[in-house]
Amino acid sequence: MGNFKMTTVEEMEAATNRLLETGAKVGADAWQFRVKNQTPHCKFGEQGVCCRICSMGPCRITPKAPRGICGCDVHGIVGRNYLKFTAGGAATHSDHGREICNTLGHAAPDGAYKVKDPAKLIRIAKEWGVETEGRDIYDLAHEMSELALSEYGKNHGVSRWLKRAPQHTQDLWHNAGIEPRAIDREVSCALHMTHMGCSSKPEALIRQSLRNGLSDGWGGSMCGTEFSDVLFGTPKPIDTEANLGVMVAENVNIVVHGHDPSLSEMICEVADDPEMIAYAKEMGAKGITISGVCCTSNEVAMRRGIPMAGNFLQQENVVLTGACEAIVVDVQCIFPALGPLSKCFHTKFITTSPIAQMPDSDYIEFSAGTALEKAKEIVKTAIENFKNRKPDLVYIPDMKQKATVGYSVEAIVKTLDGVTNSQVDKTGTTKPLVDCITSGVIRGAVAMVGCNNPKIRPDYAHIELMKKLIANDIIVVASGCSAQAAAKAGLMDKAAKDLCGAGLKRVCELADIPPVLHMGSCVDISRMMVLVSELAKDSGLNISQLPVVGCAPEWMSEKAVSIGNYVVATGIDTFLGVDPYVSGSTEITELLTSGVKDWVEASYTVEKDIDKLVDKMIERIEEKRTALGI
Ligand code: XCC
Ligand code: SF4
Repeated sequence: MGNFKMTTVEEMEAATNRLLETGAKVGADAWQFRVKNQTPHCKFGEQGVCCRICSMGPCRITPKAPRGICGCDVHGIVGRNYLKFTAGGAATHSDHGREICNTLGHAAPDGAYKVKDPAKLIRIAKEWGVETEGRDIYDLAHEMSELALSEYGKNHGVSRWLKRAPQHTQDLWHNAGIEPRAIDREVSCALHMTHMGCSSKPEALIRQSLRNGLSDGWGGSMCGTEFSDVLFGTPKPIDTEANLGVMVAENVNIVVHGHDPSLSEMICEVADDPEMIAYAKEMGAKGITISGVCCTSNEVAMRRGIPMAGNFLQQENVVLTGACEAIVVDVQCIFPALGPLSKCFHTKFITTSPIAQMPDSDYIEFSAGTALEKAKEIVKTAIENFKNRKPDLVYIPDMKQKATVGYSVEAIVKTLDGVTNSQVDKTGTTKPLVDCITSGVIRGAVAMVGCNNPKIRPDYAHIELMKKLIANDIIVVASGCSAQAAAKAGLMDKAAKDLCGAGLKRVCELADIPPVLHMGSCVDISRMMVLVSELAKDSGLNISQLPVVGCAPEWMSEKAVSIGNYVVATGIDTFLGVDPYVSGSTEITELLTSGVKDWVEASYTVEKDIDKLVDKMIERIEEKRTALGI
C-alpha cells in the first residue's frame, strides 16, 4: 500500500472542533450553532407547499386547505417553487459566464488579461462560423466576446453551444420543446411563468425547468468555462494540496473565495510579484500564501496549482485559524457570517462585487477595467494586516493531502490516449476511454458534484460514495465542493489507486492518473457535458445508453438545481442526497423521478440514505451495461 493514508472525516471533524475552541475564546458564532437554532425546519417549506408569490398569501397547502386563495393546487405551487429554484441557479451561473465574456472583451496584449489559449479561441470561433484566417488574436477575442454576450439576449434562435451535443440529443430537446433560446430569456420566461396567474400545470413548469437548466449548462456555464480557458489557459494535470494545512503560519495568508477567476487570477498574479513578496517580508512575514475556498479555489488550483484550503462548510474555519490576513470574495456561496466572524479576529473580509455586498466587510470594487490596480490594493491591504495578528489565536490544523488536478476534457483525452491496445485514432478522441468501458476494465463513470449541506454529515457522503465507486472500478469525475472533499481526503492523490478495484487501478497506473479526476468548478460541469457528448459520438451510442450517472449527495444551492436539470436533460440519470423541496406534490415528484424520462431519456433519484444511494448508482450503471450487452 506504500505510505498512502487517507484523511478521514473524523480527523477533519476533530480539527474543526479544535478551531471552534478558538472561536469560543473570542465569542465567535459558527454554522454548527446556527443549524441548531434553525432545526427543525419549517415543514411547509421543506415540502415546497408554501406559496408567497402574491400578497393575497402566503398560502400553505394542507389536507384541510387543498388550494391557495387563487385556487392553485399543491402541484402548481410545488412546481412553481421548483422552477423559481432553477431560475435562481441558472441566472447565477449564467451571469458569472457573462462576466467572463465581458473580461474577454478587455483582453489586450499589454493588458491585465491576455489570451492564454489562442488555439482554443480559434477552435470555438470556427465552431461558431467566425472567420479566423489571418486575424489578429485580440481582434478575434473582441469579436467573440461580443458574440458571446449577444447569446444572452439575442432575439432569435437557440444557444450556439447546442450543436456540440450528439444529433440524437439535439432532436430530443427539439421534440420536447426545451431547446434553450437566449440565456437571459429562459430566466425571464421562468419568472414570467411563475408569476401569479400564469402556469400551474406541472408538465409546463417542469419543461421550463429543464429548458432553463439547459440555458445554464449549454449556455451561460459553457460560456464561463470555455472563455475562462481562452483567457487563463485550458487546465492540464498539475500538482497541488488540499485542506487547511496549506495555510502557512509564517506567511501572509490570503484566501480567495467565490467563483469568478477574473478576480482570483489577478490576485495570484499580483501576489507572485517580487515587489509584493519583498513588501510582505518588510512587514515581518516570510512570504505570501494564496489558498482558496469553494469554486474560485478550483479555478486557480486547476490552472496554477494554488492549494485548496477547503470547501463550502469549511469557509469559517479559514478565519478561525487566526492566521488569515484577508479573505477576498467575489460572488456566490459566501457566508454573510464571514463579516461578524472576521471582526472577532484581525482578518479583513474583502468584498469586491456589486453583486455580493455584505455588512462588516471592506468593499474594494473590482472590475475587468481596473483589475490590476484593485488586485494590488487588495494584496497590499492583506500584507499590511499581518502585523495585527494575535499570535495566541493562531492555530492551523496540520492536515493536508496531495492532489493532482486539472482534468479538462482536453487533458483527459490526452492523458488517456494510448491506455488501451486498440488501434483507434490516438489523436484527440475519447475512444481509449470508450474501450476501457466497453471491455469492462472500467465499469462506468460517475460525475460527483455539488456542495456541502449540514443536513448531511459534511464531506462524508462525497468521500464514502467515491470510495465505494472506485473500489467497484467506477471512475469518478468531480467538480465544485465535491472535488474539494475528494482532494482533502486524499482521493486525488495518484497513490489512491490502491483503493480501486483491479481494473481501475490498472488504468490509473497506465495513464498515471488519480481515480477521482478534478474537472473544475461548478460552471465546469459544462466540461462533463462535452465529455459525455464526445463519448457518445465516439461510441456510436446515445448519451443515455452510456454507463454514466451524475450525483450531488450534499447539494444545497439553487445553482445545483439548475445543474441537476441540465444533467438530466442531457440524458444522464442524476442521484440526489437532499430533496429539492418537491415531496409535497406527487405529480411533480412523479415527473422528476420518472415522467421526464419520456422526453430526455433520464430522470432523478432522490435517496437520503447514503449507502442505498451508492448501491442504486452502481445498479443503474450495471443495468446500462446489461442493456448494451457489455
Ligand atoms: Fe457553492 Fe461553487 Fe455548491 Fe460549492 S459546490 S457550495 S454551489 S462553491 Ni458549486
Ligand atoms: Fe396564494 Fe395563489 Fe397568491 Fe400563491 S399566487 S400566494 S397560492 S393566492
